[in-house]
Amino acid sequence: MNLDRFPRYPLTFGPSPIQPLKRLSAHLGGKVELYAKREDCNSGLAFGGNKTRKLEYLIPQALEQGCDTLVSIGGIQSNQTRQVAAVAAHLGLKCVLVQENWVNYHDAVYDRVGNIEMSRILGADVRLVPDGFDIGIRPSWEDALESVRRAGGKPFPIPAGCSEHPLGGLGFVRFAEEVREQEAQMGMRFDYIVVCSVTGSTQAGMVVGFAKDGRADRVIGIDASAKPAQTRDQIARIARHTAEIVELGKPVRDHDIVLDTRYGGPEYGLPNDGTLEAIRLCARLEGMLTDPVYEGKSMQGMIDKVRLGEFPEGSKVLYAHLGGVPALNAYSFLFRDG
Ligand code: 1AC
Repeated sequence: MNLDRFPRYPLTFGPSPIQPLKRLSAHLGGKVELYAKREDCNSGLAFGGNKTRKLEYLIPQALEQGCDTLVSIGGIQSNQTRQVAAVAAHLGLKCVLVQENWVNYHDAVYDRVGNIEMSRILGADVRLVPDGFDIGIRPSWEDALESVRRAGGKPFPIPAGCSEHPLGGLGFVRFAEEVREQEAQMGMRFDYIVVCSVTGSTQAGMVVGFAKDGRADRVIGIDASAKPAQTRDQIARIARHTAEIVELGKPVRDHDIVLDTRYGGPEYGLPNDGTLEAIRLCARLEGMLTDPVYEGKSMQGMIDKVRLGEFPEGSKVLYAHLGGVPALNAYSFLFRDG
């Protein structure tokens, strides 16, 4: 595998920490050891997160091409767009963000607090559009790119979740390399890695990275799109493309893409009762916050799989916390009583 041939612009602090979730593990019976890798504190740029790690491989291209404006897209409470806004500010670039109406959640301040508030403070040109949820390439984003060109600027296109960008999978190939180094220091090896999936490149990168040591199918994606067929196709496509460009030297097989579809409902962006229970349980046992859109659903999935005995006794499970917590404020009504 050859990741080093791709230039990387450092935006993270270095390896993100891995912490044991001892009280949660004990609460769930103590037969499985749970750990979290904290991508939610991987950077000082507006709280960082998984997209900041991916952007490390996209930004060299933007700089090399002399682009002056990063243009990205997501839902109103997109973490992707907040991270792009922070990186643009850090690099002295302009930023245009298309925020689509991806979530059927109605709260008076949904489009004013959390991620979108931060993006505005970071100086991004935030454009609200009414289109609904879709993880593919969007006309609203293409219009935004064209508007930058018309104004004489040079846009750098960053699709939703960085996922459809040809280099979008590389950040999480590197995540697997980082985990291997941390495993060597800790004198242990994780049996499973649990990760939330929507636009696909986080899981796709992990599948390729962990394929190197035979753990591709130990990456357990928890679907939070509630449109799992599209998410699965996108993971598979991005994983195969990423495997090719990093010269993995082995095929990504269909069964390497593991996507658990039981926890994504009722819709993208809306929690179910189990999501809210998982958010509270993890917060109260570990002091670790998760959110109703992404991390609460993957936490719910991991907890449920432990309860159902789906991880063999003695397994060491690494939960990838991708950093969706800034959206919590937008859901304050759900937690008005704690
Ligand atoms: C959907 C890409 C996504 C975000 O935060 O905008 N995770």
